[in-house]
Amino acid sequence: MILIRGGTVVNHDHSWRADVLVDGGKTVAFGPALDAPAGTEVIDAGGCYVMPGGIDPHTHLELAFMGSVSADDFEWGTKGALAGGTTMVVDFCIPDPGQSMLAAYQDWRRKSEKAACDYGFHMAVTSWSKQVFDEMEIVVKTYGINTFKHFMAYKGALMVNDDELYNSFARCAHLGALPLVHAENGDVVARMQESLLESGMTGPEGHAHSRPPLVEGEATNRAIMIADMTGSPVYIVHTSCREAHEAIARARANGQRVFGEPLIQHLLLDADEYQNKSWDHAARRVMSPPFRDKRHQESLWAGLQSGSLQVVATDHCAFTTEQKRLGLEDFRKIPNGTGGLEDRMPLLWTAGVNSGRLTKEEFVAVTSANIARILNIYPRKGRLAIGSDADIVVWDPSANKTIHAKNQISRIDYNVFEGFACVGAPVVTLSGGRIAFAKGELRAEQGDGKYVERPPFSPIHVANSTWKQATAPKAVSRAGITP
Ligand code: DUC
Ligand code: ZN
Ligand code: ZN
Ligand code: ZN
Repeated sequence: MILIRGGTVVNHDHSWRADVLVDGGKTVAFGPALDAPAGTEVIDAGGCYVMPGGIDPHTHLELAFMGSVSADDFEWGTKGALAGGTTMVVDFCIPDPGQSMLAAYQDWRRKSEKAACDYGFHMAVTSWSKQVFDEMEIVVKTYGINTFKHFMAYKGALMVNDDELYNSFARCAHLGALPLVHAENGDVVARMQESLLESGMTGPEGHAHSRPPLVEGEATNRAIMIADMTGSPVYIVHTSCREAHEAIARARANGQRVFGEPLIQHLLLDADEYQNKSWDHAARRVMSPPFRDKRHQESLWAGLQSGSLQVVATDHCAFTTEQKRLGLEDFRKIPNGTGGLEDRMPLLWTAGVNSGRLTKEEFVAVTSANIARILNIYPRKGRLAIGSDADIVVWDPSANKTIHAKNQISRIDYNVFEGFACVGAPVVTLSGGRIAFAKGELRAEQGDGKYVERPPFSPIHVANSTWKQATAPKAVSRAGITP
C-alpha cells in the first residue's frame, strides 16, 4: 500500500484536502487523516497537488514515417511521459498501404510491449474497401479501440478523400466509435509545395508557407460538415489556428458533437521559429500543422478557457537532427514531427495555470479528465476516485524545472522548448499503483505499462449498412431538427 499524505486532491470539478490510499493498483480511500497500515509506504505531499496522471491521446512512438522511424519508441517515450506526470498515451496504429488493420494491430502490440506506462491505440483508416468496413467492427469489438483516425493530408500516402471520409464516419457512427481527423487540405498543400519549390524556396520555411491556416480551416469545416451529414461525432486533432477553432466552436453551438485538441507546441511556439533561423533550428520544428502567428495562440487559449477546445496533446513524433536532414534539399522530405511528451504538463502548468489562464481544475480537465471521457475510459482514468486506477501525479507547484535537451529522457539531440523555465512539476508519479518516478529518479521499467481497452459508445445513428454506402444520408441534421 501507498499513502499520499498531506496534499490537496484536484479533480476537474473539485479540489479538497485529503490523504489518498492506494492498494492493488487502485485508489481505495480518501480522508483528512488516514492511518497508514503496517508496511505502507508514505509519500509526503505537503504543499503539493495530487492529481490524476496526464493522458496524452496523440503520440507516434517508433513510427515508420517519411523515410525514417521516429526516434522515441514505446520504452523511451513512455518513460519520458512518466517523468513529466503523464501516465497514459494513446498512439496511432497506422496500417501500411494495403496492410490489414488486424496485422497492423499485431505490429503495434509488439512494438508497445516495451511501454512503461499504460497505453491504447487509435486505428487509422487510410483507404476504403469491404475489407476495411469489415475489419473496423473487429477493431472495435475485439481490440477495444473506439477511435479511427483519418488523414485529409499526406496526398499519395495516407490521405483519404471525401467519399472515404463519409463512408468511414458513417461506419463509426454505426459502431459507436469516434472518428479523428488530421484536417489539412492535402490537394492544396501539394499544389502549394510545387509552386514554392519552383520559385526556389527549398528550405524549412517553405513547409510553413505550404500549409497556411486556411488549408486547415477549410479541411476542419469540411470534416465537421461531412460528420454532420453522417450523424457522427468528430474529433479534430492538433487544432492549431483560429479558423479551425472557429469551425469547431460554431458546430458545437449548433449542437454537433465536435471536439478539438490543441498541442502544447502550438500554444507556446510561433512561426518566427522558421524565420531567419539556421536550417537545423527550423527543420527541427517542422511538423504538420506548422507553428502559427501569435494571434492564433490567443484563440487556442480562449478555446481551452471557454470549453470549445477540450484537450491539450503533443503529437509526439520525435526525429533526430540527422533524420531531419533527409530534407536538406527539399522541405517536403523533412520528417514531420516534434517532441513534447515529457514536457507537456510542466509547460501547460507554467503557461496556463501560473499565468492565470487556467485554474488547476481546468488543467486536470484538459490534460486528463476530458480526454478520458471522450475515449470512454472515465472514471477509471482521468479522475481520482475510489476504484479508479492509481495513476496519480504529486505535483509541486513551486518546483523549478528548466528544459534542456541534455537532461531529457527523449532519445533525440535537441528540444524545441530548450531553455523554457517551468515552475510546477511532478515530484512523484504513480502508475498502476506503483511509484514510477520520484524526486528526479525514474523507477518504471520497460513493460510495466498495460494495454487499455476502450468500449464503444452507444451508436448515435444506426441505419442499414453495406460497405459501399454505409448508411442512408442523414434525414435529421443539427441536433435532431428535421429539415
Ligand atoms: N504531423 C506531424 O508533424 N507528425 C506526425 C504526423 C502528423 O500529422
Ligand atoms: Zn496529424
Ligand atoms: Zn499525429
Ligand atoms: Zn540546454
